Amino acid sequence: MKILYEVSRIAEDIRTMRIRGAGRIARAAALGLKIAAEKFEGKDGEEFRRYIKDVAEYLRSTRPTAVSLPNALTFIVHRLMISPSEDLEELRSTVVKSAEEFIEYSKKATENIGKIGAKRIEDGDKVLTHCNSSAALSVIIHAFKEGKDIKVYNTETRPKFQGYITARKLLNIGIKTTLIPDSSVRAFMKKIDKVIVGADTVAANGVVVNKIGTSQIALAAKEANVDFYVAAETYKFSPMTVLGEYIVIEERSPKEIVRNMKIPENINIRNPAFDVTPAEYIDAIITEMGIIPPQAAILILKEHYGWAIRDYLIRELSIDEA
Ligand code: RUB
Repeated sequence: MKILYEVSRIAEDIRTMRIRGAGRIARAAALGLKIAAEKFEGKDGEEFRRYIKDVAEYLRSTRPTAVSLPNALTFIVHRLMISPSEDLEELRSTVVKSAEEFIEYSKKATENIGKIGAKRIEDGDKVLTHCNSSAALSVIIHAFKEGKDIKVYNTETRPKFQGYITARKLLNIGIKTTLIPDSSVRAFMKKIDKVIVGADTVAANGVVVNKIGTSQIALAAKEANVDFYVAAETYKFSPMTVLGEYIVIEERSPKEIVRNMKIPENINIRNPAFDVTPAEYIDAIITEMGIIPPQAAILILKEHYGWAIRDYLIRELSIDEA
């Protein structure tokens, strides 16, 4: 299979985290499929279908944890597979339009999460956030633009320091921000009114996978009786978890941890990029469709990904009554 330079560039940028954050990764992958479709040079509809499926698989393999990536790709590939047409130009247009639709939906969803979530932020609130989540920031920024006087505490987020991206963005908008080390979260929790973080994946049972350290923050919030919110578009919900699949937690290079430090030879270093926060530590998940308790994740999955679950049941288990 020939991978276009532009598509391999997108894949490399996702792998090396030049493009990062679950929403951005999903939109970049959709753009990759769109480019692949536009530039496909074959003549045959069947060959086009195979090619797009292979490119989708190639893009999917870049990072394992954020389900937004396979969800974006499946959304587009599914449309292509169910199209009754054999005409190459029609099929090409199906992929291009589906990719554009996904990208548009994704941007709007992040915006709407902000509008909905801002209602949970009150004037004078001190809000803690972790890593760099566009969905979580959308809530904070909407609340601020509504005129609420808020202060943010944001973690550095070792080892990649995405907290600095968050701090820069908030400061540029004029929101007061205090950057804190990840390990100081419990010490600061008594000052905090609300915690809001993003998500890479929400499982059917309501557990949330997000940047490493999120679950410790949730634990500290629970202990201090501070509300803990997750901001997540519906394409961050994982249909495969309904079917029993585990979420793979990405383990990245130890070099990200030690950087230029002198370290003992043969030292064993682990660098998991994400962790799992149990549903009982989460007060609510803010989606573009409304605020839900984490235990209602299964309803979102049935409503939005019923087709994907049904597809799997028919294809893999020959069951046709989901
Ligand atoms: C980013 C991260 C973010 C979620 C949600 O991890 O964990 O909280 O992806 O982000 P990484 P968004 O930097 O390793 O990709 O709300 O922007 O989709």
